[in-house]
Amino acid sequence: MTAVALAGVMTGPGPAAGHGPAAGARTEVPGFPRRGRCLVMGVVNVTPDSFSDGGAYLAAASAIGHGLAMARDGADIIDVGGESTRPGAGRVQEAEELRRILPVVRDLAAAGATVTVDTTRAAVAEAALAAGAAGINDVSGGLADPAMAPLAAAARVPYIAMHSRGPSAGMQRRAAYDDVVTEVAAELRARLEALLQAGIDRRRVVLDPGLGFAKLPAHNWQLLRRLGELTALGQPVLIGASRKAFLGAVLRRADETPPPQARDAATAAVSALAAAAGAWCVRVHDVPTTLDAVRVAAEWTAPPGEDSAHS
Ligand code: PMM
Repeated sequence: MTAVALAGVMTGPGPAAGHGPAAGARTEVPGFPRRGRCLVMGVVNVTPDSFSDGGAYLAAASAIGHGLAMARDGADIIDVGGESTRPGAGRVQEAEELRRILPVVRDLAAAGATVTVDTTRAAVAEAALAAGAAGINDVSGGLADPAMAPLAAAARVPYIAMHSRGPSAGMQRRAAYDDVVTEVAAELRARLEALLQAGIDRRRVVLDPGLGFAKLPAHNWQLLRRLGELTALGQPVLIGASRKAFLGAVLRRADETPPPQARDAATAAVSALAAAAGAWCVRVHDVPTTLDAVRVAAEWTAPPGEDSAHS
């Protein structure tokens, strides 16, 4: 597909925003596409060890091919990461992270895709922005690198701040809450305040509860059930449930847990429910199933007597 053709796929005009009772939470983010429905972010992990697709896209050419295929499938944003965040994962060197992601970011952006870089390092984010990335996805919410928030402020790009409680190594030991939803909301609010203090424009901050990051399965389900308490923070909310272990646990039958690649229908169900509850974007490995799901959710939540632009 040519850059122009792909640009049309990625940024063509969507239906008017503002559908449905939950639509107020789905505010627009300057620098990201507008679709009038929950957005779909496709994941490209250029890593040997991510839990779902580790090793599959370690070579730049296969990662680029995968990202382009997701864009053709209708992904609104492509998220490129070079460091696994699976529980217990160690850090990769900055030079290796850059080596993995930069050619992928450069080629996907050149083809017209809206790309985010999934990194906790400001230097990596800065290089990715220079290579054409449109935004930053930081699973530490700015806590890992003090230079990250000032960079996002100066670059005037969208910044996704995910909730976690420290590095992946050992994070599940910090999964202790009296009321996970109240505590995650309070910790995200504190992050938001710090990011605004650093000069990031409020319209560009996306919040994410960080499912599976210092959270047990029961914590993830409570955060999803009470998503309204997170959208009530007034920022767009991103949900990353795709293929995660808490979905595998629900699907477990006769002592057999389906592997991550067999959890896409369950992921699509979460995507539909999250979209209907006001999520701004869902981050997934399989784009077509979730795109169908968020389109259904957009129809379901269209205001009474008003058909969506797709009907
Ligand atoms: N999950 C993973 C990685 N990055 N970023 C955000 N914003 N939210 C998430 O839930 C999230 C993330 C881990 O999943 P992966 O290894 O399949 O990418």
